[in-house]
Parts: sequence; C-alpha cells; structure tokens
Amino acid sequence: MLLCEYQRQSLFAEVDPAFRQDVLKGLSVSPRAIPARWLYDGRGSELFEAITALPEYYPTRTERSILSHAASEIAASIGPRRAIVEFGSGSATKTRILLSEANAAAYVPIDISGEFLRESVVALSRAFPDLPIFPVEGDFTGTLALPEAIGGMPKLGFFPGSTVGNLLVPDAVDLLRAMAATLGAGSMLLIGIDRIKDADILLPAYDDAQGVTAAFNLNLLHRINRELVGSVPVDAFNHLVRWDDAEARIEMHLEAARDVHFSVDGRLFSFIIGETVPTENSLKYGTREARLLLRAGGWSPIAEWTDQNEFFSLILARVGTAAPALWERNDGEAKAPAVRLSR
Ligand code: SAH
Ligand code: AVI
Repeated sequence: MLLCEYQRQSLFAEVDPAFRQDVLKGLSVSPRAIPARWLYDGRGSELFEAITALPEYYPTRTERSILSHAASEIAASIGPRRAIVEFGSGSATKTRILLSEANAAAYVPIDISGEFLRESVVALSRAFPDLPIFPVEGDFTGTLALPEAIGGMPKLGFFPGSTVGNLLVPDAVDLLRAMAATLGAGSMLLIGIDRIKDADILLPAYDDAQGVTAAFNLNLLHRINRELVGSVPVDAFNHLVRWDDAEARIEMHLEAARDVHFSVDGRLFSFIIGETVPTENSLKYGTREARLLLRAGGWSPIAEWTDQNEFFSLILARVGTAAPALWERNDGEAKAPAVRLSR
C-alpha cells in the first residue's frame, strides 16, 4: 500500500522549487556555488552507484568491509528492536549488512532522490520481507518528520558513506543536532567518516580514469537543462577536482572550458574561460576531529572501528554529551580499545 502510494507520486513528480531556487541563486551570487544534494536525480544516483564500484573510489568498499567485520559487535551494542533511520540511504547496500545482524523493528530510509529511493525500497523489501519499511523522500537538512509508526521505538540513526563530509562543519554540526532532536532520547548513531589521507589517493578517487565522476558532476548541467529549461552547453564545461589541504577537503567544480553564455528558466548567465562553480565539498577528518564533530553535534562516541590502512572510520555514538567515551574513562570501567581494527 505504502509502495503504491510512492509509485503513484512518482508519476506526478514535478520540478522541486528548491532546486530552481538554489540553481538560480547559486549561479547569480559571487562566489557561485550549487549545493551538492542536487547532484542526485535518478541519473545522478545511478552514476554515484557506478562510482562506488570504481577501483579508485576506496570509501565504499572500505566502509563495507569495516561494517561486515563490526556488524555483530554493533548489534550487541545497540540491542534488539531499534528502528533504523538512514540518512541518504541511496541503494542501501551497506544497510543489508546491518539489517542482517541488527534484529531491527523497522527501517526508515531517507533520501532526496525519490525514484532511486523507491527502487531500493522494493529491492530491500524483497530481501527482508518481514521488516516494516517506511521510506521518506526529502532533504534531511530540512525539517523532516519521522513516520508515526516508529514513534515509540528506540532508534538508531545510520549515516554511512561519509555523506556528513559533503557538509561544511557548521552545517554538519547543525545536522547532527537536528538528528539528535529528531531521533530523541536514548537514540544511537552509527556514522561513517572518511579520514584525511594523501592527496595521491584522494584526487583519483574523485577524478577517476574512466570519467564516471566527471559524468556524475556534469549530469548536474543536464539536469538543469532538462528540469529548468536551460540551454547550458554541457560540452563547454570540465569536471575539476582540487584538494584543499588547509580545509582538509576535496572540492568538485564545473569549470568553463571557454567563454560561455546560456539561459536557465529565462535568465541569462555568463562564464569566462576558467571560471568555476563549486558543486560539492567532501571534507575529510582526523580521528580526534571526527569525535569532536560528533560531540559538537550532541553525540557521545562510544566505539570506533577502522580498516587496516586507517582510511575510514565507523563510529557508534549515543545521544547526549554527558557520558564519556569508553576510551576516555579512567574509573576502571574502560574495556574497549580506543580504535578497534577490522580488516
Ligand atoms: N548511504 C549510501 C549512499 C551515499 S550517497 C552509501 O553509503 O553508499 C549520498 C546519498 O545521500 C544519495 O543517495 C543522495 O541522494 C542522498 N542525499 C544527499 N544529500 C541529501 C539531502 N540533503 N537529503 C536527503 N538525501 C540526500
Ligand atoms: C556521497 N558522498 C559522501 C560522496 C563523497 O565521496 O563525497 C559523493 C561523491 N562525489 C564524488 N564522488 C563521490
């Protein structure tokens, strides 16, 4: 019944007014910038899935491996019958690993990419036929109400993929605080965070040899042309990736390869050669910074898992900032090592 309702909605899908507003504003202001969430229309989500399989893109396979090794320990820490609320669920591939161990009471995938969300829910409900699934289509940085059906259940927020890295620090803190408020008392959060590492590894991960990430970035221009009656000559733009060491972030831009003029929604825009519009930041964190970020966002880290190369962290946190983490206690209770290595 719920799925039919979602399928019905997709037939009447309209252009999101927030997309129009963000693009028109993002192209008009100086410096220009378009929020990364608009990279994910149906095609963008497909291209992101293709990125996750690229040899250069280490985050997905690394996090999947960490999660596979840590899943039973995580399940024991969170206890049974939680509702798992996933922020930016995408294909929910990693979620399957968690769901196989966690004995969840319900699953709430939240994603802005509606068509992709519906498809992934259909696939997931086949794999977990007894699991109540309540998809929520929308922007998790806005105000989203959770389905009433999970109101009384204890909750685990699941925020994998280092999607938190696509927000600047103040926005990430705001989001973490909003998650704490939405998930409520007694909730826990399992979050994936990509670590700072050599630019030699980071840059190819966002500028792969096959050009899939370039297609993902340029798809934003196709989306603008399609949904906002644009005339952007897509071949006049290049995919540009930079590593900003001071900010510890990858920046993805669209760069004009020549002087170019176009219209969007009836408004005229010009780029001179070399001018760029940023389309995504991907912030990387040190271990201490990641824990501080969580604390600032109203969560207390209680366990952390990483991989052999220490490329990626999976952190389990409890809502509230009062309790010290296991590795911070000196009262004899501390049993867990600061970092549990899993390969
Ligand atoms: N969790 C998956 C997918 C990560 S890709 C993984 O770990 O592989 C990021 C996902 O978040 C995409 O599916 C995208 O559509 C979604 N997303 C990005 N910004 C969003 C926002 N502001 N609100 C809701 N979903 C968002
Ligand atoms: C979803 N997010 C965490 C990805 C990242 O690595 O920042 C998006 C991405 N952009 C280009 N490649 C992957």
